[in-house]
Amino acid sequence: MRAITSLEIGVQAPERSAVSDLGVGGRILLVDDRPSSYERLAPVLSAEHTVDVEPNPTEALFHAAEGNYDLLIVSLSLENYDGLRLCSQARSLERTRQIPILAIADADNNPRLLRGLEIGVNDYLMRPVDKNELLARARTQVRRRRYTDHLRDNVQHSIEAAITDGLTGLHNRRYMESHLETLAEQAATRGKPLALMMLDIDFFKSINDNHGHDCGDDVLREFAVRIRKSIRGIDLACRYGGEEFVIVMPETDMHVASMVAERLRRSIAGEPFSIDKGNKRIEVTISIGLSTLEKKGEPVAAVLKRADVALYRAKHDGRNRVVA
Ligand code: GH3
Ligand code: MG
Ligand code: MG
Ligand code: MG
Repeated sequence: MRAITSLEIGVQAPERSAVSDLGVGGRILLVDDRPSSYERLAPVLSAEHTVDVEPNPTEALFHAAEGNYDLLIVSLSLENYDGLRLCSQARSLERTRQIPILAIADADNNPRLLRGLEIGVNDYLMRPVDKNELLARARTQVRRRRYTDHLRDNVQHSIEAAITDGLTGLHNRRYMESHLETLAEQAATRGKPLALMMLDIDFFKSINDNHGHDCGDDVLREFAVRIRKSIRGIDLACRYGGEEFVIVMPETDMHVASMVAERLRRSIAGEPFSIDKGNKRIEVTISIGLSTLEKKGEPVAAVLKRADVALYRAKHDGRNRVVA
Protein backbone atom coordinates (compact mmCIF):
# COMPACT_ATOMS: atom_id res chain seq x y z
CA MET A 1 0.00 0.00 0.00
CA ARG A 2 1.34 3.39 -0.93
CA ALA A 3 1.92 5.89 1.83
CA ILE A 4 -0.81 8.29 2.70
CA THR A 5 -0.01 11.96 2.76
CA SER A 6 -0.72 12.13 6.45
CA LEU A 7 -0.36 15.30 8.37
CA GLU A 8 1.83 15.29 11.41
CA ILE A 9 -0.70 16.66 13.77
CA GLY A 10 0.70 15.33 16.98
CA VAL A 11 -2.62 14.84 18.70
CA GLN A 12 -3.29 11.29 19.76
CA ALA A 13 -6.80 10.10 19.00
CA PRO A 14 -8.66 8.69 22.01
CA GLU A 15 -8.62 4.93 22.56
CA ARG A 16 -11.05 3.34 20.14
CA SER A 17 -12.86 0.74 22.18
CA ALA A 18 -13.20 2.73 25.37
CA VAL A 19 -15.12 5.53 23.79
CA SER A 20 -16.66 3.91 20.78
CA ASP A 21 -20.24 4.69 21.74
CA LEU A 22 -19.41 8.36 21.90
CA GLY A 23 -18.59 8.50 18.21
CA VAL A 24 -15.02 9.58 18.78
CA GLY A 25 -11.79 7.69 18.23
CA GLY A 26 -12.76 6.95 14.63
CA ARG A 27 -10.50 6.58 11.60
CA ILE A 28 -11.21 9.31 9.11
CA LEU A 29 -9.95 9.79 5.58
CA LEU A 30 -10.11 13.43 4.55
CA VAL A 31 -10.05 13.88 0.77
CA ASP A 32 -9.09 17.43 0.07
CA ASP A 33 -6.41 18.94 -2.17
CA ARG A 34 -6.42 22.51 -0.94
CA PRO A 35 -3.83 23.03 1.78
CA SER A 36 -5.68 26.10 3.04
CA SER A 37 -8.64 23.84 3.69
CA TYR A 38 -7.15 20.61 5.02
CA GLU A 39 -4.54 22.36 7.14
CA ARG A 40 -7.46 23.86 9.02
CA LEU A 41 -9.83 20.87 9.10
CA ALA A 42 -7.45 18.01 9.89
CA PRO A 43 -6.20 19.37 13.22
CA VAL A 44 -9.78 20.00 14.33
CA LEU A 45 -10.79 16.42 13.54
CA SER A 46 -7.66 14.90 15.00
CA ALA A 47 -8.61 16.17 18.43
CA GLU A 48 -11.14 13.34 18.46
CA HIS A 49 -10.15 10.94 15.67
CA THR A 50 -7.24 9.55 13.73
CA VAL A 51 -7.07 11.48 10.47
CA ASP A 52 -5.35 10.74 7.18
CA VAL A 53 -5.35 13.33 4.42
CA GLU A 54 -5.30 12.30 0.79
CA PRO A 55 -5.45 14.92 -1.96
CA ASN A 56 -5.80 12.46 -4.83
CA PRO A 57 -9.27 10.85 -5.14
CA THR A 58 -7.98 7.78 -7.01
CA GLU A 59 -5.55 7.12 -4.20
CA ALA A 60 -8.27 7.94 -1.70
CA LEU A 61 -10.53 5.26 -3.13
CA PHE A 62 -7.71 2.78 -2.91
CA HIS A 63 -7.03 3.65 0.73
CA ALA A 64 -10.71 3.62 1.58
CA ALA A 65 -11.04 0.08 0.22
CA GLU A 66 -7.99 -1.15 2.13
CA GLY A 67 -7.82 1.03 5.18
CA ASN A 68 -10.68 0.20 7.52
CA TYR A 69 -11.99 3.75 7.72
CA ASP A 70 -15.06 4.79 9.71
CA LEU A 71 -15.71 7.92 7.71
CA LEU A 72 -14.76 9.61 4.44
CA ILE A 73 -14.88 13.38 4.42
CA VAL A 74 -14.83 14.54 0.82
CA SER A 75 -14.44 18.04 -0.46
CA LEU A 76 -16.75 18.40 -3.45
CA SER A 77 -14.76 21.35 -4.72
CA LEU A 78 -11.38 19.79 -5.25
CA GLU A 79 -9.08 21.85 -7.43
CA ASN A 80 -7.84 19.08 -9.65
CA TYR A 81 -10.40 16.31 -9.40
CA ASP A 82 -14.07 15.62 -9.22
CA GLY A 83 -15.09 14.95 -5.61
CA LEU A 84 -18.57 13.89 -6.68
CA ARG A 85 -17.13 11.20 -8.88
CA LEU A 86 -15.20 9.84 -5.90
CA CYS A 87 -18.41 9.71 -3.84
CA SER A 88 -20.17 7.85 -6.59
CA GLN A 89 -17.31 5.34 -6.97
CA ALA A 90 -17.13 4.81 -3.21
CA ARG A 91 -20.84 3.98 -3.24
CA SER A 92 -20.51 1.47 -6.05
CA LEU A 93 -17.52 -0.47 -4.73
CA GLU A 94 -18.29 -3.42 -2.48
CA ARG A 95 -15.48 -2.61 -0.05
CA THR A 96 -16.34 1.04 0.43
CA ARG A 97 -20.12 0.96 0.11
CA GLN A 98 -20.70 0.88 3.87
CA ILE A 99 -18.35 3.73 4.76
CA PRO A 100 -20.30 6.89 5.53
CA ILE A 101 -19.44 9.98 3.51
CA LEU A 102 -19.55 13.52 4.81
CA ALA A 103 -19.34 16.01 1.94
CA ILE A 104 -17.99 19.51 2.18
CA ALA A 105 -19.67 21.81 -0.32
CA ASP A 106 -19.21 25.39 -1.42
CA ALA A 107 -22.12 27.56 -0.47
CA ASP A 108 -22.48 28.74 -4.07
CA ASN A 109 -22.72 25.28 -5.57
CA ASN A 110 -26.08 23.77 -4.64
CA PRO A 111 -26.52 21.59 -7.74
CA ARG A 112 -23.35 19.66 -6.91
CA LEU A 113 -24.51 19.16 -3.36
CA LEU A 114 -27.87 17.85 -4.56
CA ARG A 115 -26.10 15.42 -6.87
CA GLY A 116 -24.00 14.29 -3.92
CA LEU A 117 -27.08 13.62 -1.83
CA GLU A 118 -28.59 11.64 -4.68
CA ILE A 119 -25.45 9.55 -4.98
CA GLY A 120 -25.74 8.62 -1.32
CA VAL A 121 -23.61 11.09 0.60
CA ASN A 122 -24.72 10.72 4.22
CA ASP A 123 -24.37 14.30 5.39
CA TYR A 124 -22.78 17.58 4.34
CA LEU A 125 -21.26 20.79 5.57
CA MET A 126 -21.10 24.16 3.87
CA ARG A 127 -17.97 26.22 3.60
CA PRO A 128 -16.78 28.07 5.53
CA VAL A 129 -16.80 25.06 7.81
CA ASP A 130 -17.70 25.67 11.42
CA LYS A 131 -15.34 23.65 13.61
CA ASN A 132 -17.90 22.54 16.14
CA GLU A 133 -20.34 21.56 13.45
CA LEU A 134 -17.63 19.55 11.70
CA LEU A 135 -16.88 17.66 14.91
CA ALA A 136 -20.55 17.07 15.69
CA ARG A 137 -21.34 15.73 12.24
CA ALA A 138 -18.23 13.55 12.14
CA ARG A 139 -19.12 12.12 15.53
CA THR A 140 -22.65 11.28 14.38
CA GLN A 141 -21.36 9.41 11.33
CA VAL A 142 -18.65 7.55 13.25
CA ARG A 143 -21.17 6.52 15.89
CA ARG A 144 -23.62 5.32 13.25
CA ARG A 145 -20.90 3.37 11.50
CA ARG A 146 -19.84 1.71 14.75
CA TYR A 147 -23.40 0.87 15.58
CA THR A 148 -24.14 -0.81 12.24
CA ASP A 149 -20.83 -2.71 12.46
CA HIS A 150 -21.85 -3.84 15.90
CA LEU A 151 -25.27 -4.99 14.68
CA ARG A 152 -23.73 -6.84 11.76
CA ASP A 153 -21.26 -8.62 14.07
CA ASN A 154 -24.08 -9.58 16.42
CA VAL A 155 -26.22 -11.01 13.65
CA GLN A 156 -23.23 -12.91 12.29
CA HIS A 157 -22.46 -14.20 15.75
CA SER A 158 -26.01 -15.42 16.42
CA ILE A 159 -26.16 -17.21 13.09
CA GLU A 160 -22.88 -18.98 13.82
CA ALA A 161 -23.97 -19.90 17.35
CA ALA A 162 -27.22 -21.37 16.04
CA ILE A 163 -25.49 -23.77 13.65
CA THR A 164 -22.36 -24.64 15.66
CA ASP A 165 -21.68 -27.15 18.40
CA GLY A 166 -20.23 -25.16 21.29
CA LEU A 167 -17.83 -27.84 22.53
CA THR A 168 -16.16 -28.90 19.28
CA GLY A 169 -16.81 -26.04 16.88
CA LEU A 170 -18.21 -28.49 14.33
CA HIS A 171 -21.70 -27.98 12.96
CA ASN A 172 -24.53 -29.10 15.18
CA ARG A 173 -27.13 -31.74 14.44
CA ARG A 174 -29.85 -29.28 13.48
CA TYR A 175 -27.70 -27.65 10.83
CA MET A 176 -26.53 -31.00 9.49
CA GLU A 177 -30.05 -32.33 9.16
CA SER A 178 -31.30 -29.29 7.29
CA HIS A 179 -28.22 -29.09 5.07
CA LEU A 180 -28.27 -32.82 4.36
CA GLU A 181 -31.61 -32.34 2.58
CA THR A 182 -29.99 -29.83 0.24
CA LEU A 183 -26.93 -31.99 -0.37
CA ALA A 184 -29.11 -35.02 -1.11
CA GLU A 185 -31.21 -33.04 -3.59
CA GLN A 186 -28.08 -31.74 -5.32
CA ALA A 187 -26.63 -35.23 -5.54
CA ALA A 188 -29.84 -36.65 -7.01
CA THR A 189 -30.18 -33.80 -9.53
CA ARG A 190 -26.59 -34.08 -10.70
CA GLY A 191 -26.57 -37.85 -10.70
CA LYS A 192 -23.68 -37.94 -8.21
CA PRO A 193 -23.26 -40.27 -5.25
CA LEU A 194 -23.49 -39.12 -1.63
CA ALA A 195 -22.03 -40.99 1.34
CA LEU A 196 -22.76 -40.64 5.03
CA MET A 197 -20.59 -41.75 7.93
CA MET A 198 -21.85 -42.14 11.49
CA LEU A 199 -19.03 -42.33 14.04
CA ASP A 200 -19.22 -43.21 17.72
CA ILE A 201 -16.42 -43.29 20.26
CA ASP A 202 -16.04 -46.74 21.82
CA PHE A 203 -16.56 -47.10 25.57
CA PHE A 204 -16.64 -43.36 25.98
CA LYS A 205 -18.44 -43.75 29.26
CA SER A 206 -15.38 -45.44 30.75
CA ILE A 207 -13.15 -42.59 29.50
CA ASN A 208 -15.35 -40.26 31.55
CA ASP A 209 -15.37 -42.68 34.48
CA ASN A 210 -11.60 -43.22 34.49
CA HIS A 211 -10.34 -39.74 33.66
CA GLY A 212 -13.16 -37.36 34.53
CA HIS A 213 -15.74 -35.51 32.49
CA ASP A 214 -13.34 -32.68 31.54
CA CYS A 215 -10.93 -35.17 30.00
CA GLY A 216 -13.91 -36.67 28.20
CA ASP A 217 -14.57 -33.20 26.76
CA ASP A 218 -10.91 -32.96 25.70
CA VAL A 219 -11.28 -36.23 23.83
CA LEU A 220 -14.36 -34.90 22.02
CA ARG A 221 -12.50 -31.74 21.02
CA GLU A 222 -9.43 -33.64 19.86
CA PHE A 223 -11.62 -36.02 17.90
CA ALA A 224 -13.25 -33.06 16.16
CA VAL A 225 -9.81 -31.69 15.24
CA ARG A 226 -8.85 -35.02 13.72
CA ILE A 227 -12.12 -35.27 11.83
CA ARG A 228 -11.53 -31.82 10.36
CA LYS A 229 -8.05 -32.81 9.24
CA SER A 230 -9.30 -35.91 7.48
CA ILE A 231 -12.14 -34.43 5.43
CA ARG A 232 -12.39 -32.22 2.36
CA GLY A 233 -13.79 -28.71 2.22
CA ILE A 234 -17.03 -29.87 0.66
CA ASP A 235 -17.65 -32.51 3.35
CA LEU A 236 -19.96 -31.63 6.19
CA ALA A 237 -18.99 -32.76 9.69
CA CYS A 238 -21.21 -32.41 12.71
CA ARG A 239 -21.50 -33.50 16.30
CA TYR A 240 -24.69 -35.50 16.14
CA GLY A 241 -25.08 -36.06 19.88
CA GLY A 242 -22.94 -36.77 22.98
CA GLU A 243 -20.00 -38.75 21.54
CA GLU A 244 -21.51 -39.45 18.17
CA PHE A 245 -20.56 -37.63 14.96
CA VAL A 246 -21.78 -37.57 11.38
CA ILE A 247 -19.80 -36.78 8.23
CA VAL A 248 -21.64 -36.19 4.96
CA MET A 249 -19.49 -36.64 1.85
CA PRO A 250 -20.85 -35.32 -1.44
CA GLU A 251 -19.64 -36.90 -4.69
CA THR A 252 -18.40 -39.94 -2.80
CA ASP A 253 -19.42 -43.52 -3.44
CA MET A 254 -19.36 -46.41 -0.98
CA HIS A 255 -15.98 -47.63 -2.15
CA VAL A 256 -14.25 -44.31 -1.50
CA ALA A 257 -16.24 -43.69 1.71
CA SER A 258 -15.05 -47.06 3.06
CA MET A 259 -11.44 -46.11 2.39
CA VAL A 260 -11.83 -42.72 4.06
CA ALA A 261 -13.58 -44.28 7.06
CA GLU A 262 -11.00 -47.02 7.42
CA ARG A 263 -8.14 -44.51 7.24
CA LEU A 264 -9.76 -42.36 9.93
CA ARG A 265 -10.51 -45.37 12.16
CA ARG A 266 -6.90 -46.53 11.89
CA SER A 267 -5.43 -43.09 12.57
CA ILE A 268 -7.57 -42.68 15.71
CA ALA A 269 -6.62 -46.10 17.05
CA GLY A 270 -2.97 -45.67 16.07
CA GLU A 271 -2.27 -42.32 17.71
CA PRO A 272 -3.26 -41.94 21.39
CA PHE A 273 -5.05 -38.70 22.28
CA SER A 274 -3.06 -36.11 24.17
CA ILE A 275 -5.44 -34.56 26.70
CA ASP A 276 -5.48 -32.63 29.96
CA LYS A 277 -3.02 -30.04 28.57
CA GLY A 278 -0.70 -32.80 27.40
CA ASN A 279 -0.53 -34.48 30.82
CA LYS A 280 -2.36 -37.59 29.73
CA ARG A 281 -2.29 -39.80 26.70
CA ILE A 282 -5.18 -42.16 26.26
CA GLU A 283 -6.04 -44.69 23.64
CA VAL A 284 -9.28 -44.11 21.83
CA THR A 285 -11.07 -46.23 19.27
CA ILE A 286 -14.14 -45.49 17.21
CA SER A 287 -16.78 -47.46 15.37
CA ILE A 288 -18.18 -46.27 12.05
CA GLY A 289 -21.38 -47.06 10.18
CA LEU A 290 -21.63 -46.13 6.48
CA SER A 291 -24.48 -45.55 4.09
CA THR A 292 -25.06 -43.91 0.72
CA LEU A 293 -28.00 -42.22 -0.93
CA GLU A 294 -29.67 -45.10 -2.76
CA LYS A 295 -32.14 -43.42 -5.07
CA LYS A 296 -33.47 -40.04 -6.11
CA GLY A 297 -35.98 -38.68 -3.64
CA GLU A 298 -35.05 -41.05 -0.86
CA PRO A 299 -35.71 -39.38 2.52
CA VAL A 300 -32.46 -38.40 4.26
CA ALA A 301 -33.84 -39.98 7.42
CA ALA A 302 -33.54 -43.33 5.65
CA VAL A 303 -29.88 -42.68 4.82
CA LEU A 304 -29.20 -41.73 8.43
CA LYS A 305 -31.06 -44.80 9.63
CA ARG A 306 -28.95 -47.16 7.48
CA ALA A 307 -25.74 -45.60 8.82
CA ASP A 308 -27.09 -45.99 12.35
CA VAL A 309 -27.92 -49.67 11.77
CA ALA A 310 -24.42 -50.23 10.32
CA LEU A 311 -22.90 -48.48 13.35
CA TYR A 312 -24.89 -50.70 15.68
CA ARG A 313 -23.47 -53.73 13.86
CA ALA A 314 -19.94 -52.36 14.15
CA LYS A 315 -20.47 -52.10 17.92
CA HIS A 316 -22.04 -55.52 18.11
CA ASP A 317 -19.24 -57.10 16.06
CA GLY A 318 -16.60 -55.91 18.52
CA ARG A 319 -16.09 -52.13 17.98
CA ASN A 320 -13.05 -50.36 16.43
CA ARG A 321 -14.30 -51.20 12.96
CA VAL A 322 -16.11 -49.89 9.90
CA VAL A 323 -19.36 -51.48 8.71
CA ALA A 324 -21.21 -50.59 5.52
P1 GH3 B 1 -20.20 -47.67 23.13
O1 GH3 B 1 -18.88 -48.25 22.80
O2 GH3 B 1 -21.30 -48.67 23.06
O3 GH3 B 1 -20.49 -46.49 22.31
O4 GH3 B 1 -20.12 -47.25 24.65
P2 GH3 B 1 -20.10 -45.80 25.23
O5 GH3 B 1 -19.68 -45.83 26.63
O6 GH3 B 1 -19.30 -44.91 24.34
O7 GH3 B 1 -21.59 -45.34 25.03
P3 GH3 B 1 -22.69 -44.84 26.02
O8 GH3 B 1 -23.80 -44.37 25.12
O9 GH3 B 1 -23.03 -45.88 27.02
O10 GH3 B 1 -22.06 -43.61 26.77
C1 GH3 B 1 -21.85 -42.39 26.16
C2 GH3 B 1 -21.39 -41.46 27.23
O11 GH3 B 1 -21.05 -40.21 26.70
C3 GH3 B 1 -22.43 -41.19 28.28
C4 GH3 B 1 -22.42 -39.71 28.47
O12 GH3 B 1 -22.31 -39.35 29.83
C5 GH3 B 1 -21.19 -39.27 27.75
N1 GH3 B 1 -21.32 -37.93 27.18
C6 GH3 B 1 -22.30 -37.44 26.40
N2 GH3 B 1 -22.06 -36.15 26.08
C7 GH3 B 1 -20.89 -35.81 26.69
C8 GH3 B 1 -20.12 -34.61 26.74
O13 GH3 B 1 -20.45 -33.57 26.15
N3 GH3 B 1 -18.97 -34.63 27.45
C9 GH3 B 1 -18.57 -35.77 28.11
N4 GH3 B 1 -17.43 -35.71 28.77
N5 GH3 B 1 -19.29 -36.89 28.10
C10 GH3 B 1 -20.42 -36.94 27.39
MG1 MG C 1 -23.69 -45.82 22.92
MG1 MG D 1 -19.84 -44.56 22.32
MG1 MG E 1 -23.12 -43.07 21.48
